[in-house]
Amino acid sequence: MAANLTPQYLKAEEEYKKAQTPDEKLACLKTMFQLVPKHKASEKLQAELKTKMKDLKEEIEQDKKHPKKVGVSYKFPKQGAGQYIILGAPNAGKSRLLTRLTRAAPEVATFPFTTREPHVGMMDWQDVKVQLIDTPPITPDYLEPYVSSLVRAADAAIVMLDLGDDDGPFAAETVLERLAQVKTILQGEKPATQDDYSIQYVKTLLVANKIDFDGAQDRLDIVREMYASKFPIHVISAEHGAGLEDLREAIYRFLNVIRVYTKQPGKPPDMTSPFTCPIGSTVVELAGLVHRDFADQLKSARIWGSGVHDGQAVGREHVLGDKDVVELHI
Ligand SMILES: Nc1nc2c(ncn2[C@@H]2O[C@H](COP(=O)(O)OP(=O)(O)OP(=O)(O)O)[C@@H](O)[C@H]2O)c(=O)[nH]1
Ligand SMILES: [Mg+2]
Repeated sequence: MAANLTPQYLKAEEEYKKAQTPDEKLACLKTMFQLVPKHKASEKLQAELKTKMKDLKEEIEQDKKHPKKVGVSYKFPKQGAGQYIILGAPNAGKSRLLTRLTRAAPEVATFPFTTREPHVGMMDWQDVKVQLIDTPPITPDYLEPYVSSLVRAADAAIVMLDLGDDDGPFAAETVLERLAQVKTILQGEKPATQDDYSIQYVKTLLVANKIDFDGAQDRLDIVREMYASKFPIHVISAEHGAGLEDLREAIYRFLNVIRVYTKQPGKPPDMTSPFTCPIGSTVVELAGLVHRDFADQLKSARIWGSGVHDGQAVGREHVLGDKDVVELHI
């Protein structure tokens, strides 16, 4: 795009897309407006931001004067290496998957619309945990409003489809379309750049479930034809276990994070609970994760890991590798 948006602006935009209340959205828009480069190429964007801020201010005023009957809403603070939302048509096996990968125990039943509210569980993979949220089903006529907010706030999504039912592949398409209607687009990868700041893209794995059913293989052929160019596809039987361990690893890897262990000078590293940060993170970014003030205070660091000598001194901008051990000096 010609407006040459800065990384700071894009970060604010990302926060905006994840904001869940009018107040949060307005605060993000104000930041975006401050950060948008003020020149000809961004005039349209500046105007859009202004209109949006005006609408939101009005909405907030209206809400104060006439509080709406608030629908249910849910917020799940992120825990672990990342947060996934599990989506799908009724009966696809979403809740069964959550019971298989975590210790959560949502109801699983043969009839559709079993799940009425979200359930959260933590999935273990090696020494990290990933947060998974099971949701009520999505159909052309049924999408709980809070579900799309949760999708927009998540790091990634899993769309489940039912290989035990001829309609399974198509019911999943409905799920994607229904979310696209509320400007939430699920794709195998987020686009590198985008023009419309109101659209949220959420990177998504497609999970084809119930491969144990008669006829599942034929339906899987249809699924591959429909979706292989758009999503990574994982084939499982949530009920009987096929493919589940591969899926567990894929769920972690798809987050594109690395594990980093910290140690204090003169002490062995804490190898029990790594920090996780995006691939490409630097020493100073890790310091900020360990403690808010550490990023400013960091003087130097030593590192043990791949591509460095044991205990090598590195600068603030050194890029970390998976499983590095880092000693931060402040
Ligand atoms: N044969 C077989 N049955 C499965 C599999 N996964 C789930 N089921 C069954 O499918 C039914 C629906 O599973 P749920 O996990 O409740 O489905 P859901 O997607 O959560 O359904 P809603 O909450 O209604 O949206 C249950 O009877 C499960 O036991 C599978 O891999 N194979
Ligand atoms: Mg369910």
